[in-house]
Amino acid sequence: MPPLSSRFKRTLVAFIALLGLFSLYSCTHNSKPIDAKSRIVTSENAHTDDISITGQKYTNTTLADHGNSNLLRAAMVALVRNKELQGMRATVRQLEDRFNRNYGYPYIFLNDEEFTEEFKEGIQSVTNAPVYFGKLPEEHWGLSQYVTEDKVKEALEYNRNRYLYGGSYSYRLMCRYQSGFVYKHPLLKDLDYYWRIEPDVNYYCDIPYDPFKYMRDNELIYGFTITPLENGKTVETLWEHTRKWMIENPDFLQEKSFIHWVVNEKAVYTRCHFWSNFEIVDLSFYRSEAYESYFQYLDRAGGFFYERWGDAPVHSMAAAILLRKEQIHWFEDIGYRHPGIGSCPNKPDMAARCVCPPNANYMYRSHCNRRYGEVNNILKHQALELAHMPDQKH
Ligand SMILES: Nc1nc2c(ncn2[C@@H]2O[C@H](COP(=O)(O)OP(=O)(O)O)[C@@H](O)[C@H]2O)c(=O)[nH]1
Ligand SMILES: [Mg+2]
Repeated sequence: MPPLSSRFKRTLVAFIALLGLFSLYSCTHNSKPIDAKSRIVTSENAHTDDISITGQKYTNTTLADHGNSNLLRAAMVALVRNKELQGMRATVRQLEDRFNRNYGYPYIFLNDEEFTEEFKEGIQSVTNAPVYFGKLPEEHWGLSQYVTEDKVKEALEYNRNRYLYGGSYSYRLMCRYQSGFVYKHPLLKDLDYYWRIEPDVNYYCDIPYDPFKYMRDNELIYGFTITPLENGKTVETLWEHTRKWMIENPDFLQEKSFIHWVVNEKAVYTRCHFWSNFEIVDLSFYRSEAYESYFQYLDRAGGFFYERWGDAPVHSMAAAILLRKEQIHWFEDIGYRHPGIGSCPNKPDMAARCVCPPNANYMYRSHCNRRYGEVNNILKHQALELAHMPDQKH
């Protein structure tokens, strides 16, 4: 048996070695437990730049500061109303359970009114991820300068019973906002990608990887889950204005594009679109000169108000005319439902991670999804030939 003093020395050495190992682990793993409250980003605890827009204060938090260097500069983003709190909580909770609890990507909630304390607390209680709340700059939410109030009133009256939201002014503000402004909100300024989310949707499948990184690693620009057919009455002249923009701005077109998905060989608008209540997008696309020029052209044409152009057909038209098929991705494995339509993977390897109701398999019968599979890129001169063909009824 060794003498006591040398046993003591050996124990001391072992203890010091253990201590060293432990501190090394702490440094590399940042093992500090996350306290939900400490991750709530408010104007008090955030790194802030106060941005003053039309006299109002906006808290611009540095997203890069959310603490996990493994994450991309990306966030889940929702435009939402206070009254939709429970639906929004349900969406966030599912996203947390299915995906984000393993990552901690931040959420950004935007509203044309101030969020209530009840809304903020209600959201914060279902996630440990950083949460940001922002009000819209006033100039991003309102009547476009290119339309007149009287004509808009007339259009709302005329369309009231023609289609869903036909008589709704606020729905039109929302669609115009999501088409041309959301990615300009100060809270999104540090983001490279956004994942748009909505209240009352379902995420049915475990997502055992990071879709943002998947986008980056595969050089993808636009990701979707569902491709419905738009009601033609809401977009009567969308293609007409799009083709005019193409003719006036050919330099913005790539050498190849996926335009055939949205117009057929006779230049008839197919009305196929990506349902934008889910979309994961490389924001450099929306921030590009080409997209901005296209949005401005559409805004001038007045169709967000005189018709009821949705942000889904607008985003989709832009993606099809400005991107190549390889830059667009169907997240088939993300089982998803928005009230009305759902998509549930039927391939055994994907389905095993999902719990979907049987009526959620819209995508396997969708005409636009079939077309998405069948259609290929065409060359720029062919796209311009389509743009020059006369308007036809769709
Ligand atoms: N803050 C705010 N959000 C809105 C307004 N209208 C719609 N939204 C949000 O915009 C998104 C789309 O609206 P929604 O009513 O779901 O339209 P639908 O999906 O086309 O039926 C949802 O996230 C709504 O919460 C509004 O007037 N104000
Ligand atoms: Mg919705």
